[in-house]
Amino acid sequence: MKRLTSLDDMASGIRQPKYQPSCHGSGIVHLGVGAFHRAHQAVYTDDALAAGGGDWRITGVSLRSPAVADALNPQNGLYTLIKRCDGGSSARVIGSLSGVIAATREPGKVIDAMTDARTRIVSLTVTEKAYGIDRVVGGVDMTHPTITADLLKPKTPSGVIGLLVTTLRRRRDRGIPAFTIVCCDNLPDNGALLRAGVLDFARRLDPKLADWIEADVAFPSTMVDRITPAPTDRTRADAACLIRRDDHGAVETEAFSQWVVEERFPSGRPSWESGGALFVDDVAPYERMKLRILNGAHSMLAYAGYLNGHTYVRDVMADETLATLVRRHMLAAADTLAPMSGIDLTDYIESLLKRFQNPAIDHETYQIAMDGTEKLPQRILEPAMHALEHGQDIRPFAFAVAAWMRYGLGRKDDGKTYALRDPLESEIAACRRNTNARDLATVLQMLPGLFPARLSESRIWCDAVESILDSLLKDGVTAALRLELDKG
Ligand code: CS2
Repeated sequence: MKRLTSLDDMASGIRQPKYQPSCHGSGIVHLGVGAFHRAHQAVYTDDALAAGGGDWRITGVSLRSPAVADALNPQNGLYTLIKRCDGGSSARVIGSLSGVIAATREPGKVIDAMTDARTRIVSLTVTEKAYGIDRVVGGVDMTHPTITADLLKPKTPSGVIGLLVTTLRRRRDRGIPAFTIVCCDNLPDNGALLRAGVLDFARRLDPKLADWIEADVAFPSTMVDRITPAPTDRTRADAACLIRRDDHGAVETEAFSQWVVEERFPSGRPSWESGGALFVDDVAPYERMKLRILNGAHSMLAYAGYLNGHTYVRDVMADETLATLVRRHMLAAADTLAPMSGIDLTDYIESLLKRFQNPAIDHETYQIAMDGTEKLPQRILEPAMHALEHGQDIRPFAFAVAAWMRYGLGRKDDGKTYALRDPLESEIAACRRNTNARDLATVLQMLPGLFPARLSESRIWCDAVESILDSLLKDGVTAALRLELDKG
């Protein structure tokens, strides 16, 4: 089959860019051009180019593996977005990516693209762990290997903060105005958090540069949402079937999509609102809602569901016991939020439950379970603290934490083992010599920078976590879930 390389003679009925991609220059460099970016921001940009035009195509940067560059460059950046709904799959070809630079192969090209005066926005989806930010202190994490390496050799950075600071320095030195930095990772106050990391890194190298960044660089916060499983061979086979072209860069996603963005773009932006993005003055309430309800329930169901033998989120939702615990978790998380005008949290939860049930999406619990130590604080521990301080129900959060602790043992009840895939994997493994629930829970809560003292020093909290963990260990996961339901 012919490879997707142009929009000429595409299969009829396939939605394609309503603009000529090659007529639009690139104005955005995006770090971390994985499946999520291609199913989310690149789609909003595709809509914006169609509606508002402008030189706003995206130069993607793949930071670790050159695979995305090798898939997309021979296709001139074109790829298929498959939307999976209950009623079937539909395809759309996206034209907003102009190409992808593989940072490991061509690091100089990444720096040149970010320094280019035509680049007015640098956006990021690099996962929580890639930043190297100490979230407690609010500056760089001096134990993060790329932070320390990039501080020593700032001219050849490999981490994201090093790249941002080095290219901003070059722009300042050449009299090129700064770009706007848009963090699109699932982190609370993601713009402010990244700003603190960038400023701290810059100050360690050149205090005047830090002052310039402080004054000139905007870091709007954003809340991003679209369930996007990792693409598989089936994704590519379905894309070929739908568009009658071989597409190595196809991605699949759900119908729902949400992007809430803080309106702070001094050097301009695409008209992302054409694709449905919502521009607001304060993103924080939206971020908290999404992180605590959607992502919190996701993490809980990933640990409990994976341990209970469920491969996909939809299988978890078909398990009545777990589905009830998921709803319980969402309701408890909603109770920790201040009311938001225009948002009915009951409706939000109902629509989320439907999204999780989507039978057409193969979203792996194992994918969500990854990097737990990076996800737990904002998803589970913050609402847990709120609940504890306000005399609300802490049990659902204690349950999620106990499920994560049980998952940390790296083996299921049937003896099958699995890799944790967590930056603190070896530290967690070292805790496994503690075999009773109390000791295990205590040492895991002492992992560096993870549990706030207000939780780990609270007897009420620790008793709840320990008793659930004890049941998971002694009764086995399936029985413990049923017992939890009786309690909750
Ligand atoms: C998930 C998210 O993998 C995970 O941790 O919770 O990727 C989730 O699917 C997205 O945030 C949905 O917008």
